[in-house]
Amino acid sequence: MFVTFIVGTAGSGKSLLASAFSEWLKMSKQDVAIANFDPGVLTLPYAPDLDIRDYINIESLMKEYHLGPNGALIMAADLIAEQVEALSKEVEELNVDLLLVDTPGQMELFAFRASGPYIVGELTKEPKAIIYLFDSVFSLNPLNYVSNLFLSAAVHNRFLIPQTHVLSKSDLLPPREVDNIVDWSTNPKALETVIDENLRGTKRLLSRDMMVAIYRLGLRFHLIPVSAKTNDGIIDLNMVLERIFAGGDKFTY
Ligand SMILES: Nc1nc2c(ncn2[C@@H]2O[C@H](COP(=O)(O)OP(=O)(O)O)[C@@H](O)[C@H]2O)c(=O)[nH]1
Ligand SMILES: [Mg+2]
Repeated sequence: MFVTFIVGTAGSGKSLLASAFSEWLKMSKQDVAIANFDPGVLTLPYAPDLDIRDYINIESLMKEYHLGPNGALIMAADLIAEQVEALSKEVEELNVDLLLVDTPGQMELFAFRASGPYIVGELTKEPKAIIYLFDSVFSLNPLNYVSNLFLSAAVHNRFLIPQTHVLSKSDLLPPREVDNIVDWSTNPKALETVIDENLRGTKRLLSRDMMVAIYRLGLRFHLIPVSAKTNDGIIDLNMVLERIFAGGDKFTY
């Protein structure tokens, strides 16, 4: 089994990508399941094979501990860790070739609390990877793009497992804009140019320094444009994951 965690800022398209990718894999006869790890979600675009809401109920946490929704979500993030043994057993019983894990809407609940890396470490000993989403519309602005680079570097730093980077909702931008952002992700000079042309003063200096710091760390964030609405780019994402996990073989063999 291979396990892929889908991570990204709130609304970046994690849940819809989990849905579209799993449907796509099923069409090519791959053995795939989805785990919902977002305790606060009300509706999902897929029927989860494993659902954290069977273990943790946000409304009862709010009532029992007199918490608001944010407090309850933070508490829930930590409570997931206590359930890791049961979750791990469920994952094993799913017995699929690929498990997609849809993580909490608010990324920091998963990535920046102690429970996240603990869960990733303990959930399974099978090979794992992360798909990190850059929201297309948000990434259009070079300052936002560089901030997101930093977030993805921080996520990589927390989990230290193979990480691949997706430019999500690519259907929302004209192809030319998508190409530009992909160019920033593969070509440091292109990013430098757009920062110089579009940002002034402190924003320019900070963005440049942040960019240089990322490159100095040796981190690369080649973006794969993907649309969960049109399925554009899903084949490329699949290829990268197959390369990470199986040296190019199908997940099912
Ligand atoms: N046009 C378009 N909208 C998308 C795409 N992916 C997600 N969305 C929309 O963006 C919003 C947030 O998506 P969701 O998957 O719930 O984000 P999450 O919070 O990261 O799980 C929803 O309204 C989705 O319908 C996409 O590829 N294209
Ligand atoms: Mg979601």
